[in-house]
Amino acid sequence: MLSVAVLRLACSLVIAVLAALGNAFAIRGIQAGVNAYTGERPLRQEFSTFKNTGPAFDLYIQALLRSQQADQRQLLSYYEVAGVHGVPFRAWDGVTGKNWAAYCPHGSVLFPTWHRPYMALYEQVIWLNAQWIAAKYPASQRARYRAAALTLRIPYWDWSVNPTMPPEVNQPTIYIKAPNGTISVPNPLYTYTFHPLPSNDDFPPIGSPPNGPKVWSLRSTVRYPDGNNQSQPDLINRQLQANGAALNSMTYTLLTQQPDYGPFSNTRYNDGSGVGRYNNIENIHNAIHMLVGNGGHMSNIPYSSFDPIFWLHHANTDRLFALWQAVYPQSNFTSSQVSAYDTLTIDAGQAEDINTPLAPFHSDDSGTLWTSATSWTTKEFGYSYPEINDWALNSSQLSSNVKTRLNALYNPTKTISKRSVSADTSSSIGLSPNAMNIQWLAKIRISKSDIASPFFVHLYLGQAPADPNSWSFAPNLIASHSVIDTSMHNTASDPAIPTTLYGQIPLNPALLAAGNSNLSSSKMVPLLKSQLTWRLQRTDDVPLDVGEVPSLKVHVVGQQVKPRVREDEFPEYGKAQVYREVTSGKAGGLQDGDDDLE
Ligand SMILES: *[C@@H]1O[C@H](CO)[C@@H](O)[C@H](O)[C@H]1NC(C)=O
Ligand SMILES: *[C@@H]1O[C@H](CO)[C@@H](O)[C@H](O)[C@H]1NC(C)=O
Ligand SMILES: *[C@@H]1O[C@H](CO)[C@@H](O)[C@H](O)[C@H]1NC(C)=O
Ligand SMILES: *[C@@H]1O[C@H](CO)[C@@H](O)[C@H](O)[C@H]1NC(C)=O
Ligand SMILES: *[C@@H]1O[C@H](CO)[C@@H](O)[C@H](O)[C@H]1NC(C)=O
Ligand SMILES: [Cu+2]
Repeated sequence: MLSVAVLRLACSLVIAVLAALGNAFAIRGIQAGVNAYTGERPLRQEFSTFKNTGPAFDLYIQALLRSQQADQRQLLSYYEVAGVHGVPFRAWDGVTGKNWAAYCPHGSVLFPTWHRPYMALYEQVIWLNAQWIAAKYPASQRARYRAAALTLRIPYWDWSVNPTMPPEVNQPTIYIKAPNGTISVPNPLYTYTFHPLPSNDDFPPIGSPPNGPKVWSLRSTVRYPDGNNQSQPDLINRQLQANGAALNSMTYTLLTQQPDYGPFSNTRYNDGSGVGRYNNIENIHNAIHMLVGNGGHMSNIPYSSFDPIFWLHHANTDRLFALWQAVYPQSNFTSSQVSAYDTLTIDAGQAEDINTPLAPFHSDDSGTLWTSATSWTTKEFGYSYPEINDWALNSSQLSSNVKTRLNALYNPTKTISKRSVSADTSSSIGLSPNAMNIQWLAKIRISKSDIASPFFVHLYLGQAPADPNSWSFAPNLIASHSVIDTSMHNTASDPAIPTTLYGQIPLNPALLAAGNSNLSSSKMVPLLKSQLTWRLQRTDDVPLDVGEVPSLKVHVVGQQVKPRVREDEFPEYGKAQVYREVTSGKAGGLQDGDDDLE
């Protein structure tokens, strides 16, 4: 124990001295591989494409493995880089703070922008390792591997289109072409194994639900662990697929309906008008943490970044942010909002704006920190995504190009992604959940004071099955809303801090899949009134009684939508009407006197 403490002290002294000497680690993204004439940048690719890239994939696996095998005390080891997000609650790269808390901001306008230099740091670490590995290939292959290493960028997992984990993340070993031939290596996407398991100083016991494993005591990261602490990928995939159509619809709705940064950015945004706070990028992202983690590391936010799937998930979250920026070229970080939580450097209740430092990410070696203003574009970090060729187009061309791509990806004509529907009530656009002329939504509010540990609100058409073990993928599940109150943060009782968490679940996919092709209110209101039900369940599968979450309020709105006519346009969203009768009087529904709905 003593020697570990001494080493850690020595280590932080070295870091502090380095920082004082102007040797902070500069996160620059990667400029190698950027075309100097056209400005074209290498792409982060979707995992299912990336895995077929040959040398790039070989290098990525080996680079990730090498970073994971690095001494956990090294600044750029996987352990330290993952540790920037949540635990350990201590300085990284010499950036000290005032609170025993994580650096990562949640429930904050900094949520999208903070994770951008964070992903760039990870990408830089992978890239640096890849250069070293590429140099080891025999002369006959070296040029090819070196070229691939230069343009290497991290992959993302588009869970809105592929609501199944890439199979490669669930196999313990993986074949790659290494410098000495085709070999099988421990798969760095499958798990991270601590070496050693950190002490309680680094890994304090926080966040796991009572009946689940204590994630801080597990040697390797796990996903939806069973009673033997083993991951259950098949169950995760069933829950992801059961939520696939809703994830797809939420993503499309967010990108097409929300031009303002504040309500787009996080779960706690509240401008007082009540508009746009239910569906936001942080909420959609929370769903993946919960469905994949489900009691393992990913659903325990302070521990989530140690699971290697975190980086595939957050690269996609960053991509959704980049797509949104491309669609709305006039957008900017206009909002100021108080932080809902303490972070290591920011107190709960403190105002955050475009110039708030994104600690601990340095943009140069003399200690300048990135801000939301300086990290606004992907160009700054030397990468892009397949849908975004901003070097070739002006901003209005790009916007219309990206709209076309988003329509094709997330709201194609005449499809329904949950289960197939035979009825073809062909309108001009077709039977797509996002292209009907009315959108039905369940909106959910919960006070953070009710949240002892993360849980799901499962919505059903009809009754949930008797066995709670099948609640999360029942055939009549509409979708599950994920409720995470990041328990790593101490929340001050500042009255300026919004205390309500919001959520929004699209009902159209389930209504269409159940055979309803006419979604008019005269048909849907009585149907939902008799059939819409909900159940609450913790990530250790234990059901919660609605009475244990007294602030829960579910209500239903129908929103008029004018389907798009052209492929480079979005639907026009009209007024949303609240149908109080759908949930009024139900436990967890609306009660007399509830207002402020939208
Ligand atoms: C190839 O290299 C890896 C990593 O250095 C090593 O573990 C493995 O034993 C080598 N395989 C052969 C066939 O030499
Ligand atoms: C699972 O992990 C917990 C620690 O959270 C440990 O107490 C328990 O013994 C483990 N169970 C098995 C079967 O290894
Ligand atoms: C966003 O606003 C800031 C000032 O608040 C300005 O400096 C910056 O150039 C703007 N960015 C964009 C992309 O318009
Ligand atoms: C973008 O380019 C198009 C086609 O050349 C042109 O019509 C349009 O005016 C340009 N828009 C802007 C904002 O420069
Ligand atoms: C849907 O149902 C409503 C009410 O029954 C009816 O007025 C309307 O014509 C129907 N629409 C279609 C397209 O069948
Ligand atoms: Cu996250």
